[in-house]
Amino acid sequence: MQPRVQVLQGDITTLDVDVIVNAANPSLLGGGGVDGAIHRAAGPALLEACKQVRQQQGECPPGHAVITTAGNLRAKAVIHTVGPVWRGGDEHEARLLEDAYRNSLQLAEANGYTTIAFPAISTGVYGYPKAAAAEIAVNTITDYLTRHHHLQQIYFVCYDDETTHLYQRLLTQLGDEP
Ligand code: AR6
Repeated sequence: MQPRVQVLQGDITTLDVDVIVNAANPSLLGGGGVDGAIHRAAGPALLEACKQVRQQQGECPPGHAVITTAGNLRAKAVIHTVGPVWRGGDEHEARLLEDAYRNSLQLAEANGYTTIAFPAISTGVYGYPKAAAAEIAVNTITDYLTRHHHLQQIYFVCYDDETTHLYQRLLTQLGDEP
């Protein structure tokens, strides 16, 4: 397991990283959960930036990602990605969640950023089972890092104990592999 991936517990908005990933909705105009927290911490400049992207590109479908400035956050940019709503698992949710992580990584790298923090996308309001989502997050990111070497540090920022333990266990298992 690369030391490039770390688990933290707490509020993603406080991190000093290049990019914070937001678990947004297709409107890009804010919401509850981590989206609400990011918009509150970033201030109105973030909403303005999101409105501009929306005017240019329309809604952001599940699995896609867009990048904006970060307002008052310490981060330099926010990547807004839309995870899938959990509908039982037969509606391409796993593929869409993978896409959300991978497209966010690609967008960060394409913009020259090297440190990025992810929340546990889709595991709140969108109802994705936490253990299954954590596996997809860890597998997608570690797979990406074996093929791309520009990103230097990736943080999984977990809000609750259960999610933190799930990620810690998965990363420890990977570290134990020969
Ligand atoms: N820092 C880190 N993680 C957080 C924070 C925070 N400040 N706040 C919540 N979480 P959710 P979703 C965790 O619901 O499931 C919004 O209304 C939370 O505990 O924010 O992708 C959007 O506008 C959970 O583990 O995102 C969409 O409509 C994780 O972040 C919808 O919710 C994701 O929970 C997206 O739903």
